Amino acid sequence: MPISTPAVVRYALAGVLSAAAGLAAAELCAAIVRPEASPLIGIGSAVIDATPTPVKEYAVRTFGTYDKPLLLSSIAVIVIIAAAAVGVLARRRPRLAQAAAAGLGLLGAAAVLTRPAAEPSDALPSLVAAVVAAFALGALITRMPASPGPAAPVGASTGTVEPTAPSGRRRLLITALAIAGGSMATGALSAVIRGLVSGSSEQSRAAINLPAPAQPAGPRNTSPGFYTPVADFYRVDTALTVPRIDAAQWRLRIHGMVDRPVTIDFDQLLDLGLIERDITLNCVSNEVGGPYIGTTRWLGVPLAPLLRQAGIHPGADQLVARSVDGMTLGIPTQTVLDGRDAMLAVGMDGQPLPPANGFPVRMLTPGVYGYAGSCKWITEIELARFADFDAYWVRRGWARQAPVKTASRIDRPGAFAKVAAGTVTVAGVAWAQGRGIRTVELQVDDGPWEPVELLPTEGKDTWVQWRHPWRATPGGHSLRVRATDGTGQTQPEQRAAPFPDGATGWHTLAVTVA
Ligand SMILES: Nc1nc2c(c(=O)[nH]1)N[C@H]1C(S)=C(S)[C@@H](COP(=O)(O)O)O[C@H]1N2
Ligand SMILES: [Mo]
Repeated sequence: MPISTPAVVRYALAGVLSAAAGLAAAELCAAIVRPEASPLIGIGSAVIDATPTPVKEYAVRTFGTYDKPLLLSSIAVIVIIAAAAVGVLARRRPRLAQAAAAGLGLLGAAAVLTRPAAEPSDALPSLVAAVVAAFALGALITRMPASPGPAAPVGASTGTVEPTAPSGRRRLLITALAIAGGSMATGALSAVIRGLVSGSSEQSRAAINLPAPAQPAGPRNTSPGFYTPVADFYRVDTALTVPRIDAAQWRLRIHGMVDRPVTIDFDQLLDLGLIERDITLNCVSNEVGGPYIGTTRWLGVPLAPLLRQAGIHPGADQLVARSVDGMTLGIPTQTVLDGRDAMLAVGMDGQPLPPANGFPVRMLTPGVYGYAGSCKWITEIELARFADFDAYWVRRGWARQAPVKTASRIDRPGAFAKVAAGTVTVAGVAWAQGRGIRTVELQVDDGPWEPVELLPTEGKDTWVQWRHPWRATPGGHSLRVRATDGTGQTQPEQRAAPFPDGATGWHTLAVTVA
């Protein structure tokens, strides 16, 4: 902090530095308590929950999976601005500014404590931040050189260079450097601790030996592109930090409107016998032609027998799944019991679930959009009534019933692709989990709808790959696709946005043939 800088800038920097010290201390504390207790994460999560659905939709559509880093950086920018303002305030009202710095910390505590899965100890990092920030600010402002005061002549107040004794300057500089260095060391230490924590959960994951399925799936589909590589599987959730769970600590409690509440741990779950199934999972937020869909070979425990064992009360028409971070998903009880392969999934493609996809256990309900049937990091299943409880997305206007709509997509050639004249393979996927795909048709420009070739698949719960040799003539063309499901229903042409129960419309794209 060179002493030649104007006083306003010096005070603003003091504010920012104090906030950085507070936040660094909070991150260290959160790394020890738990990641969700970080005030930045708490404020970010509160912002996500409070964001109106259309804005959320827009963010997901525009920024895709960058929406979360973007949100966190925006919050960091706002905190920096607020901290600078507090610093400037300290020039005239030091006590008030210290109180404001502490107040920002308390705001973090409030955000963290109102999280659905909050524990009282989660407030600790924010409280530490409040104390450290207020203390650092106090230390910096008492070392500031004397200010010219409000009586400074008009016109000379900006850019004034204030005279000060060299020893005073040095004291301020040393304090500022000590705070900056301390913050950086603290930040680095918290990163190390976080690494150790996620390393131990990663170790617990690596140590898991999933038993062979009691009911294996048939031979693997050999068509390239049928399975989505697990590392490329889409991710959609509200979790700003991926929950890190040690499988040995994991428990699932089945309770609510049941005769015999059940609690089981991971080993007991695996002992119930695994099924293996190829299932396509997709997100209700997927736009026509969008990427939030994937297919993999899932390994899991059938859910229906476990529920029946608990004894479901008549009238318990809703199954509410809760995750470790307090997320709630609701699905009709009947849907889970109707004979489909609803499961508590533990594996994807022969491996334990990746942390981002719900490790150690997630629910998976074929034929239902992810927000209703596929709770990740699941810890609780409560049998309830729709009349008594609305799950997270239902409270935000999304549909209570979330059957997957029949849909199709053109993957090749890509939108606005340039291809050579001659025979061009047009290819893509179509899906109607639970009903299966009967036909897929392609239309070029205003030509007739032509049925395309469907590649073989087992069962009705996965997408179907399709392809068509198109005799492409030079010029611009539009390609459109539509599917008809196993019940004979053809996708409607009418475009509908994902909200509130899934997009409709025919995927259409333009290509240029040279
Ligand atoms: N705990 C939890 N589970 C969740 C969600 C979430 O935000 N939190 N999102 C749901 C949504 S909207 C979808 S589409 C699927 C996505 O699963 P994936 O990220 O493994 O693809 O998870 C579902 N399960
Ligand atoms: Mo979703």
